[in-house]
Amino acid sequence: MILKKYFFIIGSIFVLFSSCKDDEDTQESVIPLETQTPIDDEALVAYLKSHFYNYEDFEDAPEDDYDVEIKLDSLIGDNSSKTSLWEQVETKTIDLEKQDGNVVVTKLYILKIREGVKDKPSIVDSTFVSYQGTLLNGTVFDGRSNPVWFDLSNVIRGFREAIPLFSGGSYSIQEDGTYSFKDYGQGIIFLPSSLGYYSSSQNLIPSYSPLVFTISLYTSNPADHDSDGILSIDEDVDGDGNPLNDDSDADNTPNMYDDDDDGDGVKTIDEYDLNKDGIPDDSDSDGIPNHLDGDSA
Ligand SMILES: [Ca+2]
Ligand SMILES: [Ca+2]
Ligand SMILES: [Ca+2]
Ligand SMILES: [Ca+2]
Repeated sequence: MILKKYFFIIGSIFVLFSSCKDDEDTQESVIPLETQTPIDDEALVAYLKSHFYNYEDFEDAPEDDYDVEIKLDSLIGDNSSKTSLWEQVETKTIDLEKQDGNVVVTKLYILKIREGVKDKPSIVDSTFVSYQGTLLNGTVFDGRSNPVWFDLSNVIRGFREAIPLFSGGSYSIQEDGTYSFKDYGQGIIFLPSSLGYYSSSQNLIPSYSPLVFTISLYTSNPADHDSDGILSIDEDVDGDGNPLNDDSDADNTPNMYDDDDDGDGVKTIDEYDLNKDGIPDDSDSDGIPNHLDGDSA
């Protein structure tokens, strides 16, 4: 059996980390989301229809062979009869809310090569991934062939939304301290610029660049960023699937990072479930659990 062996390594600085939003001063020069979104989608669809990946290498490889690298190429010449990416991808739509409250629907495309066998991470979990990022013209702008840990709550939106569609694999610890992984998720994700860096350019990434990532998801860990006993994904009070936009006490620290969600001076962990029955306590029975209820007794 062929297994890949890795030490667990904590990531340092990568291009993947999300950059700050443009401030008000530069807003004038930024292309509106509703203008750029169809332009990006057209470019992505054209790319998907004119490219393929080395699916035959994966079909030919033994099931337990994880040494095949994902490669992308154009559908020209000898390769013109291959199956295009367009025929293999699935689509995920994301509603992007603008500052004026209007919503622009944007699409990312995902191609699952191997699903993986373990749990899927949430969009705010810690994930152990390897990846390579390219522009639509094939320029490689970043990559790690050995997996590193990423906190998905900290990375570009498209990565955060796409990685949880894959499952991690199983692993065993070897005598020399390395980890052997198998049966992990592998695939390709295709992002519009609005789910990447949009108007801000990075090193090798020009403004408004759609991005392509080949990824492997080895494993993941559920995250509790504020150590209050509630998993970060479960601090999604409004239930829209995104715990980064829930801030009960409006202090600009989302509940998942805030150890006192309702700002009443009592830490969440000290009022969440004191009788340990698995149900959040609600002393004044107003339907708002104590840890989110600033005026609970
Ligand atoms: Ca928490
Ligand atoms: Ca939410
Ligand atoms: Ca808060
Ligand atoms: Ca509190």
